[in-house]
Amino acid sequence: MDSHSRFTALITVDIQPDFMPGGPLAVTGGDEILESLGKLMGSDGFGLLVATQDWHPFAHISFASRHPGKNPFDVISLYGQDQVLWPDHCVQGTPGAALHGALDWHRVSAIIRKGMDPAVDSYSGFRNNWDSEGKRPKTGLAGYLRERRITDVCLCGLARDFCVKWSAEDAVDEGFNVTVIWDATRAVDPSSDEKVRADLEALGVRMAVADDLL
Ligand code: VGL
Ligand code: ZN
Repeated sequence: MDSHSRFTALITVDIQPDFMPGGPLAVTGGDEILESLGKLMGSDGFGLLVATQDWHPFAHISFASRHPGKNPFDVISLYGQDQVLWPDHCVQGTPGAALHGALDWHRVSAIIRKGMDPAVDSYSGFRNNWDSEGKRPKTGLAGYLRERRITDVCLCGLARDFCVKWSAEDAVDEGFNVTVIWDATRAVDPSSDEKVRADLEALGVRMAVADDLL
């Protein structure tokens, strides 16, 4: 596959115990992708491995526990945008926030931590969600990839309908050729799958399965 080269980065999104079955923000089937992620990360078809890590301070604004009377998965308006309130998850330094122990992270060149601003959520590895000034500050990931001469990115990980989707959209916006390795992702809400796929395809994101790249 032409995009599968030294100019292609594999970005693994939020592979952390808190998103696995049994975790506070369990994504159904999240553990089913680990084997395939291990193969992808071990493949020498990718020129660069990057990981994102959801990494929230204690009492982060996205936690329902911070909003009296609200429950996890309620949606509030925050800085004029919809904000889903989540169970407490991926608190900095806790075991559930670590990069998952079933995978070998040694070959990963950069780990982009996100969601560190106590007052702003961050789904994408490239930019925060909207802040109080209506801005979405960048993480520096796009610049890092460009300095490494990366033109193409392949995304996998969790969750398909949040952090993978937002990362894919921002990657397109940054000018990369973007592929989502669909079977190496899982959704918080699988009923959104069709829309997620259609939204991404409309932006020019390619859909692949892991076997295409191995
Ligand atoms: C995520 C909700 C909250 C994700 C992170 O990784 O998709 N979802 N924080
Ligand atoms: Zn989060």
